[in-house]
Amino acid sequence: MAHMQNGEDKGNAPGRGTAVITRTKPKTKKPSLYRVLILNDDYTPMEFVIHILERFFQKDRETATRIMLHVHNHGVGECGVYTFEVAETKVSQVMDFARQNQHPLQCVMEKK
Ligand code: TYC
Repeated sequence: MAHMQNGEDKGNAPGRGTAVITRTKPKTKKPSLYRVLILNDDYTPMEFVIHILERFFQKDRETATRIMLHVHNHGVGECGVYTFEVAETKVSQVMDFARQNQHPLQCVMEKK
């Protein structure tokens, strides 16, 4: 059969002239991963960015400080890597929290 790979063999069960196709290999597709990034700006307080990293990205204080300073010095930095829906939720949570506190902090996601 054309286009068949290992373990994808289909079993055709006979019976009253109707072929039944059963899956023999479990279908496990790896989800695409997305980086969540924060961007530098001139106004958001450093302490607020550290708080964001602790609260929404489960970073300890030292890691949060290191990431914040990386963003401050390089313009952009990675908060974490997640599946699409989790990454989307993190971006929304950060943007909502920044807006509520009237900070211009920007958070985006990009496919890995
Ligand atoms: N540049 C900001 C300041 O000097 C600090 C900052 C760091 C802002 C990281 C945003 O994503 C950011 N207060």
